Amino acid sequence: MIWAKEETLTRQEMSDLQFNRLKETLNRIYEKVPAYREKMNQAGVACEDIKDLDDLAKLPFTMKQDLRDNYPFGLFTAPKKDLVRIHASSGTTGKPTVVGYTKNDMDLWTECVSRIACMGGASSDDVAQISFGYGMFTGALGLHYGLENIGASVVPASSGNTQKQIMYMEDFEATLLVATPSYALHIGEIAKEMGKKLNIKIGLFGGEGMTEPMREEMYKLFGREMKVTQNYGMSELIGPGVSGECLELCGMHINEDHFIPEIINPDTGEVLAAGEKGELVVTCITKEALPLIRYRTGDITRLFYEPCKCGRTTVRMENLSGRSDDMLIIRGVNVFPSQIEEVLLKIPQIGAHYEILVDRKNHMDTMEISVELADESLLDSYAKLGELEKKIKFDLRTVLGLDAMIKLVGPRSLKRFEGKARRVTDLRK
Ligand code: DLL
Repeated sequence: MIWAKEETLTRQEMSDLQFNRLKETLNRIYEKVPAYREKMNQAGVACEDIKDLDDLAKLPFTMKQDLRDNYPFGLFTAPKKDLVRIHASSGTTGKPTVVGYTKNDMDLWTECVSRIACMGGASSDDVAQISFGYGMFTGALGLHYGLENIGASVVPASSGNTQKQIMYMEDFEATLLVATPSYALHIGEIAKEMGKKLNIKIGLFGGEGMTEPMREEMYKLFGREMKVTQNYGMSELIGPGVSGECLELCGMHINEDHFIPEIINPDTGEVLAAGEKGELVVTCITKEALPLIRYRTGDITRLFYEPCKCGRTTVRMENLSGRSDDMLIIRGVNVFPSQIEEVLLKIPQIGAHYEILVDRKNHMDTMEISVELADESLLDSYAKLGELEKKIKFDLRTVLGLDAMIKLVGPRSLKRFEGKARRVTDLRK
């Protein structure tokens, strides 16, 4: 089901709508936020210089640092008394990034997430268990409101206490699971161990990447008939609800009537043509409290404008190749952890969990990858383990052009995550 008519506008109708909304937002920001006004003045660009959507490229970027410099509410265009919700994304260092919503922003967020839930096959018939951590993370409450809005019965289980989660799923006959892909896999594994057959037919996953082999793992754990989609978002932009996969599984449809996407070369800032890969930059054109202009997400993807078989005409973004800041440079070679994951998960003898440890020894970068065996039987045969290690090394070298040390470990011995997985440790930093 397509939730909103805006998902099927012609390109011209969409551009007209976007431009009008952009102008209105820009004027408001210029008037209300001194930090923006200063940035635009410094860049020598005025609101009147923006005469069509291509002129967006004249505007300066907004970076995470701008939010930090104006902590907590300095970039907000609505007064604090108009906020009805505040979230924050936990930075690993220093102060978090703070985001806020007015009543209208909450309605807009709910609308965007409702669309994404429908894209993934959700309906009012579903019992939807939300296994994202409730709290400052936008994932849980974002999906919560969107799913309630389409009439699903929401179970706000939050993350953790996995066996109890499984009991709720079984007793309430949950048909839909919301989680990070890594936590969903963990839930599936524990359910299998407990001998439980769950009735989850729809997986709405997000907050971190899901590669194709990971999707395959979902089918193995939850059943082939499950509809497995992922969706994308970012606290600074709104939270979940920026884009989502439809059941055609050919990229994530961006809610373009609210978010204008661009792809830039992350090194030069130059705008790239449709289909080229680079950093996603997003402009919020309808938000009241925090409408960021040309926000650099750090996420690497490309955009496709051809209409989709599902009937939606909104632009699609490819599954992320990673974030520009999680790219590892190992002995001069650029490596995204997602490339390593693609290689590993295609090998049937190993499971979906791995850890990457990067270090520097005697001035040389080293990469050790711990990989879990899918089942214990291999542990009895040195010869088979040796063969498997060789195969993993060979496949990685073919794809990355790089040698890695491989450490094979027994099933279920690596750390599991209840939220976003952290699989890379870089000791060089
Ligand atoms: O993760 C919002 C969200 C919650 C989206 C739940 C979807 C579902 P943040 O915590 O601010 O917000 O983290 C944003 O997470 O820049 C990406 O690097 C990553 N990310 C989010 N969704 C995906 C995805 C939420 N589908 C950061 N694939 C983003 C890959 C994703 N990475």
